[in-house]
Amino acid sequence: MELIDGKKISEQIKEEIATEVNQIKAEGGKVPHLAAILIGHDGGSITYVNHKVADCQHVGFRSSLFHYEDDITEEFLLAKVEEINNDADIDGLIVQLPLPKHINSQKILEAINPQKDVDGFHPANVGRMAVGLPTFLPATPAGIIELIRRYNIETFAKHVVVVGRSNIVGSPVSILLAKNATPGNATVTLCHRYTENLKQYTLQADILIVAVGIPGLITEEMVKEGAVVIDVGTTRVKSDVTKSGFKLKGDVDFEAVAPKCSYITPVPGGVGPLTRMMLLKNTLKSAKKEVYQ
Ligand code: L34
Repeated sequence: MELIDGKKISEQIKEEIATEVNQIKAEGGKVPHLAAILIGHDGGSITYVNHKVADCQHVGFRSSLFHYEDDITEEFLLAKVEEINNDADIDGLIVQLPLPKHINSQKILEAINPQKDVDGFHPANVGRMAVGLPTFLPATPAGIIELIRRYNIETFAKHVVVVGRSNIVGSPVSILLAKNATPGNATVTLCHRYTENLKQYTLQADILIVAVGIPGLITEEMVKEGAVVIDVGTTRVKSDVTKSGFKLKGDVDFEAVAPKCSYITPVPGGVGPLTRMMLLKNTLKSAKKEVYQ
């Protein structure tokens, strides 16, 4: 069993990006600038966005954080998105999800200029991904693929089973790994809450990707000997052993499943750090006008 070290890979990528930014600065090019909108006080969202801003600082990007209370109106948020769309210095904009219930998330995502949509959530960019056009790939699926690539894990003609069909992870990763690409060319099965007898599918997986947010959903008897297991779950559960008072739990029962695997991602330190690096990569691509001219 080999642990997939997302933390280590993300540090490597961070240094690669920092080197490139130094070069851009030396040549007098456009310094990448990421804007993030954060609403409310969800502990997870605050942590992730703070990490994203710190990552920007580390690699030499500019960043702008707009933090609002959760009683702001949809109109206010739409106006802010529009203002950022029109700010020529800003290359990328993310609106951290989830949003408060009184705000229509889809409407906000569609208000973001696709050319600045470094989350890749705008329907125009989702469509471009689906047909294989240059686009901003959503960060978590791109991170999963980057881990597969850097660990030389074979996907060609393998059976990938994805559990969870969300717009942010399950759906896009299933599309990407079925494509005629490397990594890719897998046979993909997409399971979700209405899948009957989940185990009969997960047991067939050469590569099992789980993104549902149910701690411990995947148990030992659901995984084939020698499988690659990628755990995207990051549920915050209370803990009295950590000083923050909580800890992150994946969707996989790590202790029991790990001994059966050829490779497995830990939580934390697996996919999460890669998600942040892929956001930086998209912002860099935007500043360099590599997706849209
Ligand atoms: N708009 N909303 C938008 N874009 C995104 O790409 C996200 N996502 C998901 C939630 N909402 C979003 C994230 O950023 C999940 N997510 C995310 C980002 C980073 C990490 C986890 C989830 C992460 O860094 N995880 C670390 C531990 C962080 C900690 O200390 O709590 C890990 O090692 O898993």
